[in-house]
Amino acid sequence: MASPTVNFETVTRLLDDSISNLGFESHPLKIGWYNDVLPASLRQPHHEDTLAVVVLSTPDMFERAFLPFMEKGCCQGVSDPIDQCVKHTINSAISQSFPGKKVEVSYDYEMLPASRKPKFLAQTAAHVAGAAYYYQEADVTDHPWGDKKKFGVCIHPRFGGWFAIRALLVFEGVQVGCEVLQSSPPDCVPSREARIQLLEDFNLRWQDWKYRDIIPPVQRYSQRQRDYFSTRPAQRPALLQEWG
Ligand code: B12
Repeated sequence: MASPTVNFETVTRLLDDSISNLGFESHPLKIGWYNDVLPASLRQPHHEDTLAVVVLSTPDMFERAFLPFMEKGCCQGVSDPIDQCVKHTINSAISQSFPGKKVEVSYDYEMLPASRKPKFLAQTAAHVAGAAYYYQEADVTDHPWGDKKKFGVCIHPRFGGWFAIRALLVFEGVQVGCEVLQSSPPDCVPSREARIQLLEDFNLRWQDWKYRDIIPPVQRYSQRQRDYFSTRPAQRPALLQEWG
């Protein structure tokens, strides 16, 4: 069977057929959109017209993909179980949806060996793909923090802060024409006051989950998922065992 044509319109439909029911979302972008806002040292080494996709996990990922992955005993070795599950899910989706295609995958937790910089800037990718607005210090006029750096945070129009940015897929050799227009992510935190609240909640008290509710989300992480992420990594296997 001939493999389906991969282009800007079809790529996320093909991918979503395998991963949306597991709690993942995918959003297409052009590498040029990403590279245009970054300095040379952080750009992706691909032609500006190359097709890419940013993959997010939604609150459902934990119950639909992660717990079944653990129950089936698929987790092996010492690397983080969530990272293993995400990698397994995305790799299976790629081989199923794009057989024979060369797809380079970078995960959120991967660093470049020489520079120790992230392999891709997840928040920048999510913003330029129109998936989730990236609120940074520069988005707050006259910010009150002086030279105390505040890290930026993405807010998803449906899930608020209850999601994560997991991977960037680059479809090497697949070029997107200039007819594809970039769309801005929804600016769901438009006021200066709310942006200050958001960046302070994210930087100073992210453990209380409050920054994630800066807009009313359609869904939050389940209590179980919150318990899992609030537990130190070394204690998480015991927690999973306790749940049976
Ligand atoms: Co963290 N972390 N992190 N983190 N972290 C990530 C940012 C990410 C994306 C991971 C994920 O989703 N899987 C999430 C954020 C999700 C979101 O935004 N909604 C995340 C989270 C959730 C957290 C925590 C809450 C813990 C947790 O639950 N995992 C805490 C919260 C912060 C805190 O400590 N209070 C947390 C902590 C950390 C530490 C350990 C402190 C470090 C440092 C944080 C930082 O540097 N931002 C950390 C890291 C290193 C990362 C990681 C791996 C890399 C971030 C990074 O180094 N960026 C990312 C995953 C990833 O990206 N691969 C997760 C490099 C800097 C230089 O990038 O500040 O965005 P930057 O600057 C660039 C942009 O401004 C861009 O150019 C700059 C570079 O030159 N730019 C742009 C310039 N102009 C413009 C214009 C536009 C329009 C755009 C879009 C971009």
